[in-house]
Amino acid sequence: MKTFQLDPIPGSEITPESVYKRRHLLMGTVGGLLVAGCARSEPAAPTEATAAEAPAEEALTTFQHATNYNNFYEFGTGKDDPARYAHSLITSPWTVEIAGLAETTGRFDLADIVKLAPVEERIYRLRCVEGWSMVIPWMGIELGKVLAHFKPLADAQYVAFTTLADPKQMPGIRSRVLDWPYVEGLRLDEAMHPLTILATGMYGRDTLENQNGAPLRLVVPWKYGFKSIKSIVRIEFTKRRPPTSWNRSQPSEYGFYSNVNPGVDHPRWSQKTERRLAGDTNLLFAKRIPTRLFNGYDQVASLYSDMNLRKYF
Ligand SMILES: Nc1nc2c(c(=O)[nH]1)N[C@H]1C(S)=C(S)[C@@H](COP(=O)(O)O)O[C@H]1N2
Ligand SMILES: [Mo]
Repeated sequence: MKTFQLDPIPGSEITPESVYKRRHLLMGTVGGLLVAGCARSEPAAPTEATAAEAPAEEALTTFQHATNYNNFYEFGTGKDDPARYAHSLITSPWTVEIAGLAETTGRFDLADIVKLAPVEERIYRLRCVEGWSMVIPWMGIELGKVLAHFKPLADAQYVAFTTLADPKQMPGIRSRVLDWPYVEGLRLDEAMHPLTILATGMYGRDTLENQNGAPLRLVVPWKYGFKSIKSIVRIEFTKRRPPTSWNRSQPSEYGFYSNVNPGVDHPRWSQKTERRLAGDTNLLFAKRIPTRLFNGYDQVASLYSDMNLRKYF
């Protein structure tokens, strides 16, 4: 398929300087923890946490933990498998196919997509349905602005995402734990919410580690971690609700919405509390803290005001 050139956007809309300055602010110590790989001589400045971010007093997960305790079944089901095996993933060149109900569709270079909507660093809580959570500083682009660029048609109500599935690069897909490729989806209004980003880097670095879903990975902070699909090669606007990998494999355990909700337990794991992997404690000694509705991102509540969250879990 042909690779199209995206319209260039005026330089004034991109502010690399402000992004860089803000990054500097966050580089010193955050919550008393030196951010991995980002030691600077400047004194730590207070970070003005916006509503979009985890409060500054929440200690970051170390880079070490965030890149060595992963779920990425394409590289194996063990938590250390992705760090061990994901080096075989080739992340450049990388194209993303934009398909379905939009005015502009086709295959685009990732580099061109990234220019569309850079965001300042976002520190987000990530809550896995298995009961652990992390606090991770992401670099990336706002999904809603990227999608708007392709002009979704009036019929588009959902967005479907697909991960690469190449057995030559991904040893885990020889196993049938899931149907490959890994697929995920959001309602269009969830996808357009300003909290939703596509991550392209982390911890002040402008690339992701392969085990975290390089080179392009969804981050929806108010939903369980499995909605944050990694290594995306295709984004499609659809009229109907798209299938999602975990829902397809265990529909009674994983719903389409999968909003973090301490009031709705997973049949095998209570969702009332979580073990926070932060600072240098390992999981065994990690503090158990209460899980919050929508992972604490109350600003998304209005997306679900007319829904029974027990039914639409
Ligand atoms: N393609 C793909 N994306 C995926 C997964 C996966 O197995 N394959 N695992 C999900 C799960 S269950 C979680 S908790 C998060 C983990 O992200 P992290 O390893 O960057 O912390 O990735 C999600 N995205
Ligand atoms: Mo997860």
